[in-house]
Amino acid sequence: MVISTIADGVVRSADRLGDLVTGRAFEPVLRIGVTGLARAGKTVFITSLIANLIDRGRMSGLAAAQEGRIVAAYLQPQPDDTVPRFDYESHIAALTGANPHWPESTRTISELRLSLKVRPTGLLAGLQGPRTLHLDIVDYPGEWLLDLGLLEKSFADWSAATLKKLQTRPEATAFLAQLRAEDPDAKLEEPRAQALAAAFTDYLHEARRAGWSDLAPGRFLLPGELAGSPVLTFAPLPPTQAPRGSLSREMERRFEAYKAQVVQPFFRDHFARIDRQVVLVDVLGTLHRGPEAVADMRATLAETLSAFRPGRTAFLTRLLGGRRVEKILFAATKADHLHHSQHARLTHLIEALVKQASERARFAGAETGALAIAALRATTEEERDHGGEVLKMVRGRLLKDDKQAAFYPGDLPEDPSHVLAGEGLGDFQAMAFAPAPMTLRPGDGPPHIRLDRAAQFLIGDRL
Ligand SMILES: Nc1nc2c(ncn2[C@@H]2O[C@H](COP(=O)(O)OP(=O)(O)O)[C@@H](O)[C@H]2O)c(=O)[nH]1
Ligand SMILES: [Mg+2]
Repeated sequence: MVISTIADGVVRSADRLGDLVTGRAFEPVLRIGVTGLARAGKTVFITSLIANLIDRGRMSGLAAAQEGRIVAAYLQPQPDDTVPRFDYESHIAALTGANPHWPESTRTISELRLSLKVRPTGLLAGLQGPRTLHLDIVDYPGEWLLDLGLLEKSFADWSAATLKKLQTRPEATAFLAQLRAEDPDAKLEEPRAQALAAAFTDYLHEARRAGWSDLAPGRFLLPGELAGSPVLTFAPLPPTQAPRGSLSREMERRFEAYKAQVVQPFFRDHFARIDRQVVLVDVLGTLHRGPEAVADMRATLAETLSAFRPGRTAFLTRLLGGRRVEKILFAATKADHLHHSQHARLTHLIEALVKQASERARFAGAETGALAIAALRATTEEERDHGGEVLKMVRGRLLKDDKQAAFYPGDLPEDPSHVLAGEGLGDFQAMAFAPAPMTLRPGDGPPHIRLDRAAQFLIGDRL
């Protein structure tokens, strides 16, 4: 532990030295983290944000763009040589090409630098030329953030809490049956350990499909290059006083290795350096899955917020020193699934969720904001007379069969507390649309809903 802290200090000061030598120290860098569970909309959000910062015709809600003070926006090589580059060019080509489709889902961290040349405002405006602000945008899975909770838990604690939860979940039946057939005290046999870990991983995948959000350890779902390695070959086990070399002792050791070699480095190398954070939430998709999924999403949001609470854990306090995330934006994505007459309700819902999560997580620190957005608008609106009642619908190309269809997903409740209290939403429907073919005027980015407001919240004060 001590060693990793010292090593971290060394890396950071070397970083600074590099900056000084290249003169970059004088050009401010804002590091923006974008996270959310799988399919929340991170890739689409980052792609559309970059496209709309490069072509700012639809960014009137971003004051500096509206005032014409952004002189240029351009992509640059990112400063972190070991982090995969966010594949902006492929993603934007997928979204805006002749046959538009959603980008491939990504399963790991990636990063991109967008630099903005901005004319200053106020007193300095006449005295200074444009200055440069670098935005380092980092995309990382929300599942990884939830692993923070593991750092505080021993293998026994984690196992007990997890097994308790699994008793109530139908998705865990097969894993629990397999677990009963194991003797944690028996000598470790690697194939059996692998099979048990695989069954636990299957459970996590099932749980995600069923809409649960509490899916730690996060790398089991998104293993990347760690797939098949011992740090991912463990599972929760009932308590024992097992001897050395037993299944139980070895899994405990691997659990500790996961914390030390997977979770801690992520927080040290990435999380600790973030200045501003976007948390994307597929609120509409979760509503569709029902009250239990909503309750689980509330808990997950609180867990996410607590990761940003100064002093949440001794580990983070030591890591961050006095540093902290300055702003956190929670955005309900895919708002284009609703007619705009319902957007205010979606906004109230995400606001209420964040407020409640702040209270639960006893969060104080960063400025938080909540918005309902669509990073890429895939629908148009349509009003239809339905037996004397006007139905406010959205129309788009369906993902499943490529046909055009108009949809009325149901009404969101006026009072978000009903949803938060776990009342069902009746027949609220989820939809999946394909991105619509678009012809963009020169200077316009892809169509979106309130992406400009999101950008204003995140970076407006620094432009
Ligand atoms: N209609 C609509 N669908 C979206 C939007 N953003 C994301 N999606 C859908 O959500 C899926 C997952 O988005 P993606 O950005 O890949 O999520 P990630 O896993 O968080 O990176 C996409 O394939 C789309 O089907 C949006 O702005 N509008
Ligand atoms: Mg992605």
